[in-house]
Amino acid sequence: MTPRRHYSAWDLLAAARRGHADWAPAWRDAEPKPRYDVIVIGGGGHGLATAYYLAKNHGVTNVAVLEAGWIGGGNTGRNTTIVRSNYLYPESARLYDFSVRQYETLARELNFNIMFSQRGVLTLAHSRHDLDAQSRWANAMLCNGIDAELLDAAQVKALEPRLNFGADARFPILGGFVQRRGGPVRHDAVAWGYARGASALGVDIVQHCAVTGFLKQGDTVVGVNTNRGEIRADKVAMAVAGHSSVLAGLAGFRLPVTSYALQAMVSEPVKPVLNTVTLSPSLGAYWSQSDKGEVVIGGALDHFPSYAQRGSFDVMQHVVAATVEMFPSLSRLRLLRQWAGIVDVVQDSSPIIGATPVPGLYINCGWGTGGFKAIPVGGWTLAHVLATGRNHELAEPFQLGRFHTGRLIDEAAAAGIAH
Ligand code: FAD
Ligand code: PYC
Repeated sequence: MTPRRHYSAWDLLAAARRGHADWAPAWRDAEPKPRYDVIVIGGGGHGLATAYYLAKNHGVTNVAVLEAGWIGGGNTGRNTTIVRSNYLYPESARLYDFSVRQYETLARELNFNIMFSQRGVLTLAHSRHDLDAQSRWANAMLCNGIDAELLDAAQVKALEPRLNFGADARFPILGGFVQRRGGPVRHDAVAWGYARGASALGVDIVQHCAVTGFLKQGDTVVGVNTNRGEIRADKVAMAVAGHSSVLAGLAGFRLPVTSYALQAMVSEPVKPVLNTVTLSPSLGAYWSQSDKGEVVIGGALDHFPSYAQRGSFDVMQHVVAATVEMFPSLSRLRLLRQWAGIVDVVQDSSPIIGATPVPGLYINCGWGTGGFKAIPVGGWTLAHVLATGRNHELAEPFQLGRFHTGRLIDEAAAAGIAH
């Protein structure tokens, strides 16, 4: 057995002085080449996962991910990390549960600790209407083979005792339902894990490389213009979340997408006080506790379309009022930070994954407020269509063409708190 190494105080002091100097970079920060087989625009979770699965599942490694800022600096690093598959329709259940199952093994797959904590996602019912709607929702999940448990008030109290069960509660808790396999995942780790995995398989990750236009031969996209010059490719894919309609506009087509800010905030870190991820759709707020101890609090979409990626006082006021109402014992917590991300909302609250009307250009967008949980499946299915030319069966119902045929998959009710 290798003897355990003991570090002296001097060793630790020397390490602290060195800072990160001896750390090997997790991925290569590549210079762009003039040509690739596939360019993926957007170094968020979906873009990085697409590149990883192109290389891993299909052996396509001459791939670049072009990111305008730094990887994971978009919504992937700004979300509240909830992973769940409690959707309503069979198409969505299949899609999101595939993703949850990938998350269950992703730490091993990427050899990167993504800290998936399956502590349960609890949805609260405050009225008879909520109870009826949730019993239909939970039953639909069970029919789709997804775990769901309806709870009465006493069971909710046993699960999350700090909730307000007082006789004078403004929003009484009548019950709820829980998906126990749901829970938070460390969001940065997902971006970094996929980036490291993709880079190790030969993918070029190019940061600070903004796509400013598309190169075309006839109608077909054959590359991109960037702030670092022209880059050619056989196929181009975009996974740029809140900026999807901007890029679609540059490519010459329109998307049924509206961009909004979605805000969240965290408190100072405290000892463990919350057991689950708790959502109150009626109040438009939700809560969990990070492994660092911060209480993570989120609200609904801003009411107006915008690309302004920042928090606002009115949303903070609303969300804090809801927090104090639902968890009175948190009333003296101090907020540390508030932020926003720009999300791409589609009329039926379901994603778009596949070909665009422009030959050579593919898209992954429309996840709105709920695409973090879908990063593995978004990447897996986009890589499949890029590599094979055929839609993955999970992505077949989520084509752009559904806005012509009318076969919408309206997940607004199950899309979480936010839209
Ligand atoms: P992003 O991570 O936004 O990546 C897109 C990247 O594209 C960005 O890095 C951007 O810089 C880059 N880009 C844009 N334009 C260009 C260009 N022209 N050239 C090059 N690069 C470009 N989802 C959940 O499932 N659970 C949650 O709990 C949850 N909570 C959320 C809370 C908040 C506050 C927010 C904002 C979102 C939340 N979401 C949640 C939604 C989720 O974060 C997103 O759906 C998901 O991260 C989208 O991933 P992405 O890779 O498509 O986009
Ligand atoms: O997708 O679960 C979710 C979610 C909750 C709040 C924002 N997104």
